[in-house]
Amino acid sequence: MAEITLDEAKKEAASLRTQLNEWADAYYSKDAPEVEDNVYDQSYNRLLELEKLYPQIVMPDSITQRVGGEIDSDFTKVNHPIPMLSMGDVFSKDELKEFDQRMQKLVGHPVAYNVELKIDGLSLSLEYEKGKLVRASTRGNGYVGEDVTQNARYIADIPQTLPEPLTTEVRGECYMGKEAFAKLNAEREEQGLSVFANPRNAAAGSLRQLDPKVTKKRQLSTFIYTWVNPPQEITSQHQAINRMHELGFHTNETGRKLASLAEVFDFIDEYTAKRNSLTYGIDGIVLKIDDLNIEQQLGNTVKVPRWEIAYKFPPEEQETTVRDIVWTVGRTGVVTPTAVMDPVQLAGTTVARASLHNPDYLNEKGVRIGDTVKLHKAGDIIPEISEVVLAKRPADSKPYLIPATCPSCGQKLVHLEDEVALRCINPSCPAQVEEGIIHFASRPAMNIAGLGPKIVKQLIAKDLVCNVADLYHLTADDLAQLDHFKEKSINNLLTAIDNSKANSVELLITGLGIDHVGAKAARLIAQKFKNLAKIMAQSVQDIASIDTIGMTIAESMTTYFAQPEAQKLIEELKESGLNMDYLGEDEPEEIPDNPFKDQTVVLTGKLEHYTRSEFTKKLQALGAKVTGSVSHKTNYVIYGKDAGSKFNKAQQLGVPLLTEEEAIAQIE
Ligand code: 3B8
Repeated sequence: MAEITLDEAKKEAASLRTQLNEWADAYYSKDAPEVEDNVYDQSYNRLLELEKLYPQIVMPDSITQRVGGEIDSDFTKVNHPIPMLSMGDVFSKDELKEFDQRMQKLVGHPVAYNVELKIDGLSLSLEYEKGKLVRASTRGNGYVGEDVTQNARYIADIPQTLPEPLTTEVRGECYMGKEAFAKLNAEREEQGLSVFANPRNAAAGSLRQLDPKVTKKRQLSTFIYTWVNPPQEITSQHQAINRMHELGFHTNETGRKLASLAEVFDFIDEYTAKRNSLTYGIDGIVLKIDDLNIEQQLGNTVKVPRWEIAYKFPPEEQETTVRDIVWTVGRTGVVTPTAVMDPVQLAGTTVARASLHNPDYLNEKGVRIGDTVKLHKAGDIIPEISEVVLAKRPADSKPYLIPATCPSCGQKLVHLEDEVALRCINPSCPAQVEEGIIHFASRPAMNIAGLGPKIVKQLIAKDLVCNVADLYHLTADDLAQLDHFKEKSINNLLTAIDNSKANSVELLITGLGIDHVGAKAARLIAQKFKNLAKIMAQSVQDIASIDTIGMTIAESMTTYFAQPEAQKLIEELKESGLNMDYLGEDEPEEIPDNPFKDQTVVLTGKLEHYTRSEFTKKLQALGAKVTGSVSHKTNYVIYGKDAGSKFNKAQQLGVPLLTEEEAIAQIE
């Protein structure tokens, strides 16, 4: 390092900045990173080093002087008067020791830390006024973030109302759990869309949605870790967390107050081992000086708080050899490449396969059969090839060629517009038919016990079925041809198939495997229109009028039912005696969001525009609970002329008061 001249440092720094800016843009603005975090971190730290060595080369617009991330213009901007900073990070216990020594020197004595898991998500600020959530925003560039309030109203663990009428701000991490992450990516792959690289990107991509309905469908969660303006009696970080938990925030319960670095190291070892068994992704641990007074005194540098540091786990990585690249055809015809490798132990499981997602991805990674590759787990869960070790590429290796034809039916594959996936569009492609029937019989769909993948394969191979309607024509003689099928198993399967005829129609709709139409959408649609004939007669707009059903689902439904083959299939199923009606209960129609939804409201005084009972009905229709007496639980008191004791009580308790006119204005 000392060897480098000013000129060389300048040049290298300039090139690092260009590269880092590009990577940061991909990461923060497009939610689609181009490199692994550790590659980014290495370059970033190298730039820091150079800038430290030659401070004269520091540029005010250098990435090292920014908090990270530019902000998307499509969102309303939110100022953060108290900046939302990011954290400094270190990659070894030695560096943590240096941090601790620095803190001890600054403070003048040993300090206790609140040690927390570092959740792999994105920071979120939540602002409350008189106990009501009024605003949620992202970090953005630290000073200006994006308004995501409407989306935050659909995150289940964010309290919309606090038990006390506090006006306050908390901050935390918004994340997507591992299961939701894996499910979302599997769905996206099935639909021919690009997959998210890690839970952080998935969470960011789901939170930063202009259409809150999309956010609602993605399962986001939060861990709240900072109280921006805590009440006086809160003097430490661990107290703040406990109190925020009492107020109904989702806080991470693993945090611990630790007084020595030895204990901190034990904590790190403990969670390095437990990491893979957690239901959410973590990428390190965070040390915060527990005493809020000391925090205040130490303050921040331009970029990061002085009183805390993130220790990042080393990436879990293994090398192995690619033996083959196989292509599988999904139910919707998406053809997906998978690398088959020599099995290796990785983050707690044996891994021998990794999805290569789609041709673009495969080409970008440049994987060839015979290559040595580095393997890691995206979000601690999905095996993924990080890179090819080119130095170990065999001399006789050849570039891998993307197949032009379907591995199942041999028909030419196509690339649809707006999709990264390769698709087989032959509706009678055996692989698709097979996946389609397996899906039809699966538990969330028609739930035909005993009709699993192995049986379906045989039924198709023996030409006993070629679509789902054929299932209902199967005879005992047919089933007798299957391996190990005797009288009892034959009867069981025939009974299960027969019983499925009585299923409520949403299961049939789910079973049809219409693009984008899962069990939940099918149920909502069936609930609204009651039977299949009616559903088939609806327009895109009619279907999209259901809350949480978007245009994608609605268009997919109408396109599907417009096909003559689909109509023929339904006709055949009807003739076989399948039920076509919705048999479930009517769920109360979901009430659209409005200021009175789920709120407890009291009316008092003489109203002028409506009678008391008319107004009560109006509020109830909006989802409000209208009660007779004012308490801490009351959210609003609406008052008319000559209001008396209830009005006074509301004032005493700090319950928001609205005049009749104000309330009407809010309703409208
Ligand atoms: C101050 C405190 C940033 C953070 C913070 O789990 C600040 O505390 C921050 F400027 O980003 N990812 C955590 C996590 C992140 C942060 C934090 N605490 N547990 C996390």
